[in-house]
Amino acid sequence: MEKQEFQALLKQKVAEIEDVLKSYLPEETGYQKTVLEAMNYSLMAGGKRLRPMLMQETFKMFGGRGEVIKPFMAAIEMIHTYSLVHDDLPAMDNDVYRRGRKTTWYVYGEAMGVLAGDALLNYAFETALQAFNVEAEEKMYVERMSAVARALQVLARKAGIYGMIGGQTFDIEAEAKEETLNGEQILFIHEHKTAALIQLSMMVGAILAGAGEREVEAVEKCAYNVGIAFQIQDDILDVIGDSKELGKMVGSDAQNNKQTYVTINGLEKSAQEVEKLSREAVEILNTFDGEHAFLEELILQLINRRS
Ligand code: GRG
Repeated sequence: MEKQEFQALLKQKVAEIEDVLKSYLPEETGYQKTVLEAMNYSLMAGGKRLRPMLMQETFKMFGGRGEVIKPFMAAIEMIHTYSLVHDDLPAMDNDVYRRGRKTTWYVYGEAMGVLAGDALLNYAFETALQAFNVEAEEKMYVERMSAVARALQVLARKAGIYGMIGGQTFDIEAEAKEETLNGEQILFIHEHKTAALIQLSMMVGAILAGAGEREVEAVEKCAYNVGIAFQIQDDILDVIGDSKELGKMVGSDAQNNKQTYVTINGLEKSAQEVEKLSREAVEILNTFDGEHAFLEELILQLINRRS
């Protein structure tokens, strides 16, 4: 796919995702208005919208049709955003900038930062559950209902203690102990903290489109590679990136003595690993019959991104 064509499509797709997201935002009214404002502030702060895009593209690749994907697209962005809101808190990374603007806790105060994250996580499930209503409206069959239930299982598991929360826990503890991590431990953190939500996104897309168990497993492996490569690239950018382009501070890993794939293996080996993982991800993608030119280019661009 030509670079220009890809960029134009990307812009259009991000705008479509933002429209979907807007349609699920809570209305900022009532005595709890402040937390609703804080939720919407963090959700609409920009960002690449990568996870809903991966979800929608995977859904399309497996021939998915209808609106059932939309509540899940909004839900994954809410879960991802909650994780960023909490990660920025003083008790965690104590960050002041994110997505090119002040972090949620910095604007609304620490207590509201905690609540906004909690609220986004809970509201993500309320939103995803709306897929059952969509199904009823679209008069789909019982098997589609079970696909929604299966997608909810994946959503809950990959975001939870056996997914992102598990990865974040081990990461925080490892940082506090200042012990040298081995390759297996670094991979545990990357797989759970970062790859889990990428896996969730692509697996939910496949499941809702009616993909079989074998295909969903292959998608999980493909997304694992994408997630690990994405994280290594994130660590590379923390060393060589530009803070203006990234919309956040760079050099924070070194400053916090944080061990990453890059601090352990060096820039050159890390870049080679990104290359190898992305090649394997594309190989898996090419085993699927469905049209996936945009998805393939998206994965390659993400992995080789500068911001
Ligand atoms: C608080 C449970 C909990 C988890 C926090 C998300 C996270 C886990 C930590 C943030 C720091 C980090 C390096 C996470 C790895 C995943 C990652 C690179 C997130 C940033 O995702 P992008 O680049 O962000 O897609 P945008 O802003 O574009 O959506």
